Amino acid sequence: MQLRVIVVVTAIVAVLVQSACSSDSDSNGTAPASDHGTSVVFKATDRKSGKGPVRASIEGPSKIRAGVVTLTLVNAGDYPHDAQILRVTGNHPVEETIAKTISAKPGSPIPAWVTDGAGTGSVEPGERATVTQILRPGEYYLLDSETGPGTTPGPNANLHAKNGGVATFEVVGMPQGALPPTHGRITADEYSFTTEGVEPGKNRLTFENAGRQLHHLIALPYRGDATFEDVVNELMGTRDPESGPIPLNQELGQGTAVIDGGQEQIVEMNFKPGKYALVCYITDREGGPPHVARGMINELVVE
Ligand SMILES: [Cu+2]
Repeated sequence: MQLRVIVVVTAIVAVLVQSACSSDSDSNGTAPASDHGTSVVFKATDRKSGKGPVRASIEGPSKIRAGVVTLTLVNAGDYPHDAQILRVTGNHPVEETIAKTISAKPGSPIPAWVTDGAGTGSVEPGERATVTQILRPGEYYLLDSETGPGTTPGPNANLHAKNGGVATFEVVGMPQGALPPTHGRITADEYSFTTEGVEPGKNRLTFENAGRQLHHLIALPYRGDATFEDVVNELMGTRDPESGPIPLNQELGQGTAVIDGGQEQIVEMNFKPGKYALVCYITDREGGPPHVARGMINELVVE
C-alpha cells in the first residue's frame, strides 16, 4: 500500500447489494436490512488506456438504511483501490470535498462539514475488504484515494477519486442496533494507540477512535531486527540513512479508513508474529503536522 502524508482517505463503488441475512431489496432500492443490519457491496474497477491516468469507477447502492452496516469493497481492477466514506453536511460538490480532504495540501485544516468517516483501507487487485460500522442518516461520498502507476504523492497526485473513483449515497432512517463485540481492539486517541487481544493470523477487531480528532490506523511490519528507536527515527525523519536499510516494510502495510472521534468500526487484519509500528498520518481538524510527527507511533508485538 502507499503511504501518504495527506489528509483523509479512500473510495469505492457500490454495486451488488447482498446480505448474509436477507437477499431481498425493497421497492425503493434501499439496501436490505435485517436483525444483523444491512450488508452492501461496492465494486471498484479501472481501465488504463494510452498515456492518460487510469480511469476508475465504483458501483454500489445509492441508498443504505441507517444503523449497523457491513460494507465490502471488491477490487475488480488491476490497481489498488480503497474506500474512504465521508458524511457531508451542506452543499459541497464532490470536487471540493476531494480537494479539501484526500487531496488537500499537507497540514491543511479539515472542514467541519466533513464528519464521521467510514469505509476500508487499501485493497489489492482481486482482493476484498469488509468493515462493519454504524452509519447515521445523511449524504455521503465514497472516495477512492488510491492511485494508478506513475504518480507521486501530494496535492497533484492522480488519485482514482479524481478520475471517476467516486460514489454518492444517502443513508436513511433511524440508526438501530449496536456493533457486536470482538476479541481484539485497537484504540486511537490524541496521540497514541492502545491495543488488546491482537493475535497471530486473521483478526476481526474493533478499531475505535476515542479521541476528538480524526484518526486512521496504519500497521507497518518491522524489517529484520529493527528496534522501536530505529522506527521512530525513520518515521520522524531523523534516521541516519547510512545506519542501514529502512527499518519498516512499507509494502506489507495494512490500514483502515479515517474515522471521526467517538466512532468505531470492525475491521479484518492479518498479522504474522512479529513487531509492527502503528501510525496515524492524519492532521488535526485545525491543520498542522500529521499525527505521526506529534509522536503518534506505537509498537505492537504479535506473538
Ligand atoms: Cu491521527
